[in-house]
Amino acid sequence: MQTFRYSVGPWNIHTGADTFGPTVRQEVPFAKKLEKFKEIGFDAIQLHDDDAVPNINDYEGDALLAKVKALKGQLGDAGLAVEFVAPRLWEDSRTRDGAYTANLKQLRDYANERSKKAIEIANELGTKNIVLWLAREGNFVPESKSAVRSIEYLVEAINRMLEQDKDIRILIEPKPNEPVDKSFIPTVGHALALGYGTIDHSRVGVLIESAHSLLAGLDPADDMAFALSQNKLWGVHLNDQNGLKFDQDRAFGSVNLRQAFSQVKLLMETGYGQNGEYVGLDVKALRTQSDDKAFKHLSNSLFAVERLADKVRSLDLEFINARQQDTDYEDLDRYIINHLLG
Ligand code: GLO
Ligand code: MG
Repeated sequence: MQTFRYSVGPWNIHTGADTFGPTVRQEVPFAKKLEKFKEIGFDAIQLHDDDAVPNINDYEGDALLAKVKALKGQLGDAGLAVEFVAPRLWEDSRTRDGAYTANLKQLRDYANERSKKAIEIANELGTKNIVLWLAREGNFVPESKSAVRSIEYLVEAINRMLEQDKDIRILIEPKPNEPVDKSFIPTVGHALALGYGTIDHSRVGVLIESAHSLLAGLDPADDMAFALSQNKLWGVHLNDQNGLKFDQDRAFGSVNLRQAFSQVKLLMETGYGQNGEYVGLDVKALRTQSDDKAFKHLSNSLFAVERLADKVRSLDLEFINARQQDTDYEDLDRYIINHLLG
């Protein structure tokens, strides 16, 4: 069984602002984040298009590429590869009604232009992966959009990207709600079906975030297993979540250790990572933490993955196999609990 390579995004170091209150920590400079990531043990970075090029709306063509080249040098010096680029299509005022599914054509055009830039950035940074978290593609008012037409818009947008660049792959990151009330692509099943409807479904897969599966009432490991069965699990965002509420991005394993164990066990047993996939995190420090402690959610998450990986390695597979055969699942359950507690 292999060891994992890890990735993380700069937004995982966060100022602690939430919907009900302002920032509680200083913004950490990008260069400092890179240094910290490397020190904690990450191999690659995940980037939004505007993490790569701040104020991205002000740049295009050669000016955009010059910015990306400078970043490439910085990442090389920091010893971090790039896992993916994701167009951040939920923060611009033009994407308030959704991006690819906005009702106004000029707004959809803006989303498509942004996606084109994300691909240019990815090419320059040497990654083929474009992640689409379809944050605002959904509704609050059912009558506000045609859901059928919206799915067509999404297929058209993905087709445009697949056509623009014959090498890129699209990783859809499904989430059932937040910031929208009801997302058009709430689950992995929806994401994969959307991919199968595009012009080249071999280049459309998924990135699964543990908390997003939980918010959909599903088990993250089972969701990942489904995607793996289709060879479509191209990325993960490991984290944790306490029940059905807002997306908490808690440190991996901090809420439900058994579910975390199931995810690590699955990823190890199926050889996840052998085609270059990273074990990515999407976690936030608790708002109560002071500046100097607001990195520990990252090291804690990696610690949980590694400790659980040890637990997977030391499983008594013969015992498990025998219980599968004699169907004594109570004994199996007790064995796993004892193993995790031991
Ligand atoms: C929010 C998402 C978000 C994405 C990131 C990459 O709920 O999980 O953090 O993972 O923007 O596209
Ligand atoms: Mg995520």
